[in-house]
Amino acid sequence: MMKPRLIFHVDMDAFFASIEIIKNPSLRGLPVVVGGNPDHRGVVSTCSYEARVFGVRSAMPLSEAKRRCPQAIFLEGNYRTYKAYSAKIMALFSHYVPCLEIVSIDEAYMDATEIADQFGGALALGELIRTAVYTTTGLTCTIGIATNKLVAKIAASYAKPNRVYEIPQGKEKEFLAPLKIQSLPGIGAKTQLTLNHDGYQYITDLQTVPMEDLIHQYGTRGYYYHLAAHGIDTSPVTPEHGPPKSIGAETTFDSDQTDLTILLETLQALAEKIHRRLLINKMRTKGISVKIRHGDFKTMTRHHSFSTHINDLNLIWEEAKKLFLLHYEEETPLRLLGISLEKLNEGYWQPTLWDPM
Ligand code: TTP
Ligand code: MG
Repeated sequence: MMKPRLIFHVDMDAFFASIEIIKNPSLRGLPVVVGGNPDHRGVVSTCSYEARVFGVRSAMPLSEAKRRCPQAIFLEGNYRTYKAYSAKIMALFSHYVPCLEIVSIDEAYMDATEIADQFGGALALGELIRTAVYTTTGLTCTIGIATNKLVAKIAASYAKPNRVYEIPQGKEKEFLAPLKIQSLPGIGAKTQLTLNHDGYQYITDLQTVPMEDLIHQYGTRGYYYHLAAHGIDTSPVTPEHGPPKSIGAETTFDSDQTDLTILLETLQALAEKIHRRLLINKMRTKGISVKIRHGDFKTMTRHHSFSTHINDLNLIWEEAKKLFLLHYEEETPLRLLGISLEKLNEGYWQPTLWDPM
């Protein structure tokens, strides 16, 4: 029989806020909100646990955060610093567990199946990592350990903050049963309402209904609800899976193309495609390049840097068109067109992405 996997999910506690507190220790113990000036538009990136007591949450308008917690300290945030801490932590994780999948700026999965024994077991290794993170950075994290990624992630959210929490093999269903259905990844506010309306409030409600009923009600998503509620997830930890460094797309023409209208339409479709992927990855771009390959395989790449990180389709498309037209020689048959977005950052933390409701 195959031995059960040992999957770790690490998530830093109140990541941006905790870094601000390390940089200015007089903030310790206070409600700290990262996101900007509450008298301006924008939303909360995150906040310290002291601010959460007052009901402040990520993605909430700053004005609402101020209403709930007027005494909070509001900070702009410094993404470059957060990124540097993230790199340090990820390097530390991979030092202990080489099989590391970075999921976001403060979150990663590790597969410790083959190495946990060297450290005296999964829990001991988890504690070692938690302590090492604290000693090297002063930050706390929470580590969920389970036989798969799904349960490890839910265990970490459940155990927060500053703990190592293991769900042993065979205990997955029992652990999940009393939790609300929205603890399952992929069940957002809208899905939650639908499921609640249909009588599913706790994960146990999904566990006790036959799989066929869920499939009948919700199609393939119903099948996912069944598996997730039972704590079943076979997806592997895939290293290198972190946020992409660039997002690109290209089109090779069936026959070399000279028609400017078709070339521009192709370019526009490419711009839309990479823009979609930019949004899906919750990122922004600061650089764009356009690739033009002639019928004789001569290839040119032209680059432009935006003055700031952007995620606006119009800006991407206008710049792609400009770069293309600047370097396109009329009547030259083209074999390939490509666009790539570079110098990406995780843009979802930037308050401007959400307008206050
Ligand atoms: P999270 O891990 O979701 O939150 P957190 O680390 O602040 O708090 P927790 O202890 O609950 O894990 O996100 C990591 C960082 O990403 C967070 O510190 C700030 C940023 N972020 C945003 O900018 N906007 C958001 O809506 C969310 C959820 C996170
Ligand atoms: Mg976190």
